[in-house]
Amino acid sequence: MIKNIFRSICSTCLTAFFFASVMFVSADEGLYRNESESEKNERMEWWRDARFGMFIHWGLYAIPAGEWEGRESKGYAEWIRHRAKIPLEEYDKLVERFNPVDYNPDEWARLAKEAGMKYMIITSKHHDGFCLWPSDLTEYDIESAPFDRDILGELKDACDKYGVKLGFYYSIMDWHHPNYPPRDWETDRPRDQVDMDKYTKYMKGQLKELVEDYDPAVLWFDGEWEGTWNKQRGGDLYEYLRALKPDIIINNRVGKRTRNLGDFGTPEQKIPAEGIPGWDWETCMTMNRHWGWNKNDQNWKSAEGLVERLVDIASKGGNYLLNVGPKPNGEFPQQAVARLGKIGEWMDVNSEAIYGTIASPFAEVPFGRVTSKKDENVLYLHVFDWPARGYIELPGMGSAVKSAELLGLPWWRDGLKTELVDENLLRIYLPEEAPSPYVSVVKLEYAGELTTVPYVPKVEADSNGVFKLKAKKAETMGKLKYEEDKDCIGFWTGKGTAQWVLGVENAGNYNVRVVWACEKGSGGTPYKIEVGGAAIKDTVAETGAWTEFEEKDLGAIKIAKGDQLLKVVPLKQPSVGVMNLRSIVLYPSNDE
Ligand code: FHN
Repeated sequence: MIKNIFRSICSTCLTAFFFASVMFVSADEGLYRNESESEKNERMEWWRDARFGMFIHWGLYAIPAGEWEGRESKGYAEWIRHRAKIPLEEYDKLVERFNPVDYNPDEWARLAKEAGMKYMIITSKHHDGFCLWPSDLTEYDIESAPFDRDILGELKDACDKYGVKLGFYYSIMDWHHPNYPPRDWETDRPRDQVDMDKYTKYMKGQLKELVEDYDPAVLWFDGEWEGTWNKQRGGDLYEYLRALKPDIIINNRVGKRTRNLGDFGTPEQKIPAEGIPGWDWETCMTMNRHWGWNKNDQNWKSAEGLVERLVDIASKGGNYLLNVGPKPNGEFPQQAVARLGKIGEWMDVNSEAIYGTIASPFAEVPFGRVTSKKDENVLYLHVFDWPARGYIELPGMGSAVKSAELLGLPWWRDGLKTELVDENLLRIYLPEEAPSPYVSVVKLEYAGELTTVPYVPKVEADSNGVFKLKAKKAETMGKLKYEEDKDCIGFWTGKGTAQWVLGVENAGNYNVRVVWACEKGSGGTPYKIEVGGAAIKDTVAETGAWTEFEEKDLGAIKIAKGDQLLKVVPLKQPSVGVMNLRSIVLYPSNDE
């Protein structure tokens, strides 16, 4: 009772403050959306430095665990009510079965901490509408379950104990609330109470409970994609929440997953190839294939793969939100616990190469990834495959190296020997044994401002003397670019060129084979392949589609010894696109 009186006094004051503070702000702007860059940097600092968090999907859906009436449900485990078309009254019977007697928040927080995770985001309410906290605004909450503990309150205390920040996932889409539209297959449910203004008021009231009762550091919205939600409602909700807790961090799904509303982007189950420069972003990923617990899903990613994803994401300037789907009794799956332990062992040695780092200043490096700590003149070189040849090379390093060491080696071990073996090609010599499993890290300290210079990695012939010039390794100049999904150079709408540097040991004639695609009606662009003064010409033939790749031998070309620049040059402006170029292969020719 006291809590409710206290809440209503707070509510009146805050509501008055809110309208006083934002009533003259246009719908698209907002007092908090226009905070200064320095204010935002201060608010985001801990989140940017954290780089690594735990996602938890837990609720009623953990009970069916991916199966309903003996049948495996399609889609994510937490979507089972929709996928299996379970009537509300059937699904709601799960409430009386939700009794996670083995729930141990201290264990959860400790596992997150020891894995090196700096924050935790838990589903306070997923799409099914069930609330993991005792809400005054609905009976569809944990208080209606036989489990009479404050799940989120206990988790908050445990996270505080271990120094892990706690945030809440909250779904805008709600399959239970009468003011939110029922699913299209729920023909028996009334629609006369559907009212997004009333539902938004309900959401605001719930979010105020969460903010006031648990002081979350992050609000992670989801389920924003339906037509029921729009940018205006999202902007208003963002302003409302920042007025409630000015330092809170809110993801971009509070709006419509765009760049201009919300504090960070949320690529899901994927890592943007080049990161998202100039924007805070966080990739969320499952550890197997489901967010919620699915008892049949044995598709667990390896600990090595999870560490490599963490490194890859950090090297692109993003955060990694790695998911755990606890069982209905409150336990983490053993497979998840084992992986968290392995990641933690790696972080014990290498976390300085993750926390507080910024994106790599190098486009791509041959040995793995790079993270950087600009204010410390330090680069971290993450070596994915330990080289048998005894060294790695960092192309494009323009600054002088002061020292190089391997994280994880005892302090008394000497530093690593480095040398410039080519203009701007730094070689770092490594011991035979890698100090860390999965990924080992070289800490490189450099002098003065970091300078990087474009370095086109040399392509060397394979053991048969064949040069494979892959699209991904090309340097592109002009209007064309590498397309990850097709593994080709495409969008070739101008006279731009693609080029590679060949490291030629054996001069001579090489047969030229091109692998390309060109949609019907876009063929006919003449082009040449030139290297070291020699050239071979061709006209782009149509293959039928931009994804229909074919290969063609163009004839032989003479190539001298040494570093040779090979360029593909269109000879006229294309009608649509020059071609989608996947690769050029040079085979030693027997013809003199
Ligand atoms: O539909 C949800 C899904 O269940 C899960 O919560 C993921 C994790 O972010 N988000 C939505 C799918 O984009």
